[in-house]
Amino acid sequence: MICIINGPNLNLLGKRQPEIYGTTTFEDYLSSLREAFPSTDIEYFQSNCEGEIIDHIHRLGYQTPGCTGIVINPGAYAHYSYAIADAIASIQLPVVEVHISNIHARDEFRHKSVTAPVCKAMLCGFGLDGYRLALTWLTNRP
Ligand code: CA2
Repeated sequence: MICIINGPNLNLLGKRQPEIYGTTTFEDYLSSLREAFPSTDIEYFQSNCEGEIIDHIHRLGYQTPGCTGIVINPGAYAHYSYAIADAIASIQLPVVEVHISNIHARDEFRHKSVTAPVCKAMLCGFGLDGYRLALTWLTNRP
């Protein structure tokens, strides 16, 4: 099982700011991902709360033996949540960070991710396709 974690405001995907984030809802995109990875159980968790995201990372890292990796879009928490960074650093699972937009082409405060350094890899600017690319890597590791 691989879990996709989406952070704050990503529940609004496809509903607001389509010029930045597109017109597809994450639920619709998730259906296509599950079709593209039929032999991978893809769990989805979205929260607007930092502590809930941390609790879920702990659950996956310490209490979910079937979990083999995490794809996380921490949303704006990527830019300042040392608590989420500490949670990621505390677990053994491979974690890939994804940002839909190119954070380096946006506001200065979005250029830095404090969570990316504790992840195996970070993808940004590929739109929703970033999640598929991250899953491809996680499901093909030796
Ligand atoms: O590009 C990304 O994936 C971000 O993580 C999205 C975050 C933003 O704060 C990061 O800097 C980059 C914001 C998510 C907001 O998502 C919305 C989606 C639709 C409508 C409004 C917000």
